[in-house]
Amino acid sequence: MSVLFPAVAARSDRPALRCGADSLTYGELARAAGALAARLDGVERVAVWATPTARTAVAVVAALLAGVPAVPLNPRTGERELAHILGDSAPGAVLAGAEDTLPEGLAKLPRIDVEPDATGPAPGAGTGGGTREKDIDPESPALIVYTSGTTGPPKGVLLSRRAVAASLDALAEAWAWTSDDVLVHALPLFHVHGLVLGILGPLRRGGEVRHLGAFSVEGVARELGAGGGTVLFGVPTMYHRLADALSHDEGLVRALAGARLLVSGSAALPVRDHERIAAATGRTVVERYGMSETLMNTSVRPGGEPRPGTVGTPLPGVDLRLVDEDGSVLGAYDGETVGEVQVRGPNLFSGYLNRPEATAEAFDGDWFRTGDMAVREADGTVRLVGRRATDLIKSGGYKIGAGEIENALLDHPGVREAAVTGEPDPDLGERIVAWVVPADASAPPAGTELADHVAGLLAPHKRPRAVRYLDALPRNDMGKVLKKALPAAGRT
Ligand code: MCA
Ligand code: AMP
Repeated sequence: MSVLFPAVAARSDRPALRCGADSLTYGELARAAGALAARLDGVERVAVWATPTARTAVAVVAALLAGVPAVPLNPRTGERELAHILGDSAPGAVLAGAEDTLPEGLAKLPRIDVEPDATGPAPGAGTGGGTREKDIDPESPALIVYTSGTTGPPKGVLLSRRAVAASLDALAEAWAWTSDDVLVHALPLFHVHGLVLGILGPLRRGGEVRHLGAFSVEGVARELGAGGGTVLFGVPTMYHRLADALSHDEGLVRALAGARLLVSGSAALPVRDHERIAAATGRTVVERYGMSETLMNTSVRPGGEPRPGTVGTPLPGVDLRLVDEDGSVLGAYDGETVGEVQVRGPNLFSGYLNRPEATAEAFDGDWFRTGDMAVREADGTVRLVGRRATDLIKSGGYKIGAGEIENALLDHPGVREAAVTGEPDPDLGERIVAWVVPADASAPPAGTELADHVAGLLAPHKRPRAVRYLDALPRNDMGKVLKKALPAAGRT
């Protein structure tokens, strides 16, 4: 396979990335990542403390140059989730910035400091251990990204070099994404959206990425348009906040109007936000649809007819079909017939780490079952209409399993029973609601206490945003919780 990052191999003087005060040209990135890659000799798998900084980009590029699979870690991960990820992925070392304070859970691992201004051998000329990047098996894992399911702890998604390259190249074709583009974003760097699309994407194209460190309307307004940014990536919550600001922020209007491409993904962007942005700026937001397991499947094509509420047509190389509950393939292109989306193509993952049964269940032959329900329009445009599992919540673009939060809540001494649901939220898309039967009805644990408890065990984005107390959970004759009956039953 050819190298993943031709511009890194060429060590050009063009800007590669900027994050806060740190900026690196391709030559500087090649030297820093090359030096780090040389230190990964003998490491089988490496964890990356994925702060929203240039160091994360250097660390991941180094791992890819060395052919060592990288496991990006959310730096805010709580103790239980971190212990699970480390136990499951068994990294041989952790890459982190020298100034990062790592939690107890990581203390046992050898630590390798990431130095963005280090210098090392030219990538491609052998990386310390003598591995030439072009000799690395394209099927070998590049990244292991953890993603939530309905129950149980998150699963490690094995993403090969082949899948990463195929998906990024398909997007480049669909979006005319080139080395002239300057991508602006503020996405977290431990998921596919921010890391694969948002960092590896521009680096594969030889273009520039500017990461804002944290999302802010001001940051977007500053970097896009007159600031030189040409493309914006974001989750719907970010576009919602931009849409809110457009009515009183002329600078933001100019910045969005001047961008070449505005892309939203990870969850559905409500039509109202599409319309508000289009009305204020004259620009339409392009939606694309993907998953950790599949990378990108479909996209609306820029320049074509705007299709708010849809995720466009399959990307080059991706086959997509709709399947009925009984397993029969649906041929309808009528905008009405609903089926589960199944996909196949070079963009697909290689399986879940250590989970052969879960991997087998996820596939029907070589078709991956996404769990997303959709209809197709006459022209092949896909419109997502829901998910098969109601126990998967998308909040702020993060996928969160109800089961893992319920388990965490049940570990609190003040909780006797717990159920978790997602409720519509104008900002987050869905917000996590915890339905709790307190151990002592006269002294229920405070909502903030339960939120802190979940944030500490799992991650802050998994914390309940509302807690409702009940005397008992509604259950059927079999004792199964009736989640649909919960809204009528609760009190705050
Ligand atoms: C709040 N915080 C807490 C607590 N409460 N920390 C500890 N304990 C607590 N109880 C902290 C947070 O850490 C954070 O700190 C701050 O308070 C606010 O956090 P939060 O409430 O989560 O912020 P938010 O306003 O809800 O964030 C909105 C957001 C975020 C910025 C849009 O949801 C986001 O970044 N979403 C991106 C999700 C994403 O990338 N998904 C991709 C996966 P501080 O302020 O210091 O940070 S999907 C995917 O990859 C597929 C392939 C696809 O299709 O894209
Ligand atoms: P994750 O597992 O976190 O990678 O999330 C993948 C899921 O996000 C998909 O299965 C979809 O349900 C959802 N998703 C991604 N992009 C979109 C989009 N543009 N519109 C609606 N849902 C989306």
